[in-house]
Amino acid sequence: MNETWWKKAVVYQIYPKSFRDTTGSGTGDIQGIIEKLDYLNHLGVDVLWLTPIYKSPHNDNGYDISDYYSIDPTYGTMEDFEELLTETHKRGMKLIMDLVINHTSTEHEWFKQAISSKDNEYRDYYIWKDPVDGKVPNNWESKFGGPAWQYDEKSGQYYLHLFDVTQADLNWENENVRKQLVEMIQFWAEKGIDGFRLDVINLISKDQDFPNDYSGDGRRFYTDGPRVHEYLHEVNQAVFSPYDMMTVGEMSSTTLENCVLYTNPERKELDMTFQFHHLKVDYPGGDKWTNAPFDFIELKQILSKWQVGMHEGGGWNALFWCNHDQPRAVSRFGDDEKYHNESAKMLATTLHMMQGTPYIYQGEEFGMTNPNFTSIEEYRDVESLNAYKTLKEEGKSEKEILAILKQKSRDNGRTPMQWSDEKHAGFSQGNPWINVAENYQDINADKALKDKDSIFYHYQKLIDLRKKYDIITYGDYQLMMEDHPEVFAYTRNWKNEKLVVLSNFYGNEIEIDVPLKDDAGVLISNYSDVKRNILRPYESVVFYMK
Ligand code: TEU
Repeated sequence: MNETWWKKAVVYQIYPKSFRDTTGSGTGDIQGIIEKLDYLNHLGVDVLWLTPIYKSPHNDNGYDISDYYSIDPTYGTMEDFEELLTETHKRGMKLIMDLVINHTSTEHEWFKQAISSKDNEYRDYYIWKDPVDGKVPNNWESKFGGPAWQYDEKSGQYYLHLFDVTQADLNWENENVRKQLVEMIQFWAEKGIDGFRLDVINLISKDQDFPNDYSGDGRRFYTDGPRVHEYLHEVNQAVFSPYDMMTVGEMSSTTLENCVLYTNPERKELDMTFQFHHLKVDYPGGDKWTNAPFDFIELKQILSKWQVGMHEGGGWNALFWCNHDQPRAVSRFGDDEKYHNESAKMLATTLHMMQGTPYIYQGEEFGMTNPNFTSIEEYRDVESLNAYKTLKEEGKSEKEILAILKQKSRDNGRTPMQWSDEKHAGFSQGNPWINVAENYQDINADKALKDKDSIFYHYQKLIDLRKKYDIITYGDYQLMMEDHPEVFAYTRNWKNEKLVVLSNFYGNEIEIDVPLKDDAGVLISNYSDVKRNILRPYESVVFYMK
């Protein structure tokens, strides 16, 4: 097999909880994924990524794993999983799983042992510290709000949790931890899966001095930490390389320099990385919990910096607008009303013509939007519920807080898949675990499949173009019109070929002056005709020339 097949692949992310429920429980399941495999195959994606389906108390929707070796009963059984794998492979697609190995649930057997006594053999699987001056060991903060340390009365020590208090960080310094994790990864590799998405994998190595952070929340002491490259190389050599797995690392607050190191093939760490800098352009001053428009110039600068930097450093980008932690792109960077169709296609084209491996998040392929929840009762996400409390304590009004959550909550991306205009959007016969967005009668997969001009077929075409034009995979990238406040324009060059990608991110008509050869052909566009010197609202067009 060509070891870099994933460079020409498109990945589809499935959030099983909200994908398709076949039992009426209100929660999606593995049989529901199997039922929809033909739909995914029709879209043309090459790889399916499943967010965690392992046994879990679901305080963080499965990112709190209590048993790495079993399937959570709400999703089905190991037999269901094996059937899914076989059926996926039968259709020529691959399957990758989520690997959450920065932390485990506090209900994991290792943690239960560890907390049972200070001299238990599993104690050192986690990170325990004595109090300092009767208080927390340092001032590091949890990503979900509040201190990153939880006190254990019984032993008089604190344990570290960079996320929820029920997600205890594993101690990677302990060789036995690494050995056990490698064994577990081998178990799944032996089952025949094709790779992994590695959750917050750049946080696994902490500065062993655990210093106070006088200018921040502590992240600089564990982000891309001292031994992270060594650890990843170790796991790569033990499992990823021998089993020829595709790997994508989720990198929290990382740097370009580190991502080049993670993904340059010579180093044998990972294949590609997700980074989030381009999704913080609506966090003014770094603060997520605000209502703010996005900074368009910054968006262009960040994406371009990563395009050029990863290309020059021999690394590889994972490209994405959406995932289960992010609001819906069409609501965030497009127009989810008047120009819904045009802007969803424009965003897709802008991203899919870049260098890297594109990821489509369930529902994105027909333009699912934020649900516009109007009451706190509708939210489920632990991070959103914590933020609600904190913002209340800070004195914000209910109205202001709900407006912020409506824009920023992770639940915006977690509402049930809108399959049809039937009850509960055809997601479930029962009551969904989280409300369906009200616009499901208008925006759903059934409707998209019946309309040749739909967003779905635009994605299908983008996937197809990637297969046909090598320049999309290998060409270099140059930003044009850097300071233009409304147009995102870039070129790709490879051998004697050239692509010019032009996207209008706003609702005005814009005159442009881009040098194009007379015989430049249109590869894809979101309007029925193309005018060479004008971009209409949210228009996006790709020219190809030799
Ligand atoms: O997310 C890691 C992460 O840092 C974020 O994207 C996070 O949601 C954001 O910082 C909150 O503002 C991963 C998973 O994708 C997420 O669902 C989990 O909650 C998290 O790790 C912990 O496992």
